Amino acid sequence: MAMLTFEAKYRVRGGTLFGGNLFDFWVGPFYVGFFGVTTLFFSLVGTLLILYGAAIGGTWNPWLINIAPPDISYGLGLAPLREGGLWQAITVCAIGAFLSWALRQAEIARKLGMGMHIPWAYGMAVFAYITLVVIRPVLMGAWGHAFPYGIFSHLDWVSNVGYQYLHFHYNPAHMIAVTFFFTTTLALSLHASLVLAAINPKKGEPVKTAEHENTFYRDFIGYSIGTLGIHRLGLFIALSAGFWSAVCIVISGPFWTRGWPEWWNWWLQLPIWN
Ligand code: UQ2
Repeated sequence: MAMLTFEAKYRVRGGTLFGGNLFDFWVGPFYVGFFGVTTLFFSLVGTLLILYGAAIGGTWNPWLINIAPPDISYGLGLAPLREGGLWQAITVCAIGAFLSWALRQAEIARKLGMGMHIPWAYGMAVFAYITLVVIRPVLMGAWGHAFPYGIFSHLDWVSNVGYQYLHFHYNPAHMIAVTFFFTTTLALSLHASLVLAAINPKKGEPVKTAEHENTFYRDFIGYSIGTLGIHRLGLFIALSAGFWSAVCIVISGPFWTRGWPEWWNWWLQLPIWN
């Protein structure tokens, strides 16, 4: 079905999660919906607050602009705008925009009768962000434990927090996360190269299909995961990377306060060495 015919067929009312027919329309190619309006609202307010924060921050150097969370002494309370309150308002806008975006994905998927894989995939990234700026700070009792909004400043934060635990690479959940990130790039490079290889034969030869793809991997390693399987595997390892990233930072502080190298003492303390 041609795209124009398809759109005419599927651009129909229904499937909304909230607001009924109220925002159930398109603007050009974009579906609006209730959550399109809330996304736009939160992004706009959040961006303006960031610009305001930059304007009173003393530098327009894009690397150095920094909007920091409140001091630890404010605990989990509200801070004055210039003392981290701006960071708090921006965080509310960011979470509002991210969740609205995920719900808009869900509404569009419902309209088209598709699965919810896209909102869940995007939602994992949102979950990792919320872990950094809400879940961990709340568990530690102060918004000041969240990271600052700025290019260099957030890099400094990552470095400082890492060194607080002496050597963050000894964090077992960090190890798992990193392994999933690298495996994701390996799997995508295997998948993308295999698909491009199959559809780019020598000039004059017919394009190859799934049988050739399967056979390549059966000849090569005795196993092919299949054309559907590679996408299931890809989603699993990519989501796992985000999930274990959230775990590795949320256990640092709330559940383990010493250096991560020391965590491995459980191995040396196993009774079998006695
Ligand atoms: C595959 C297949 C694809 C693929 C790829 C494979 C025809 C087009 C890449 C091969 C993948 C395997 C064997 C899994 C590798 C495991 C990890 C953890 C990287 O069989 O089906 O579809 O793209």
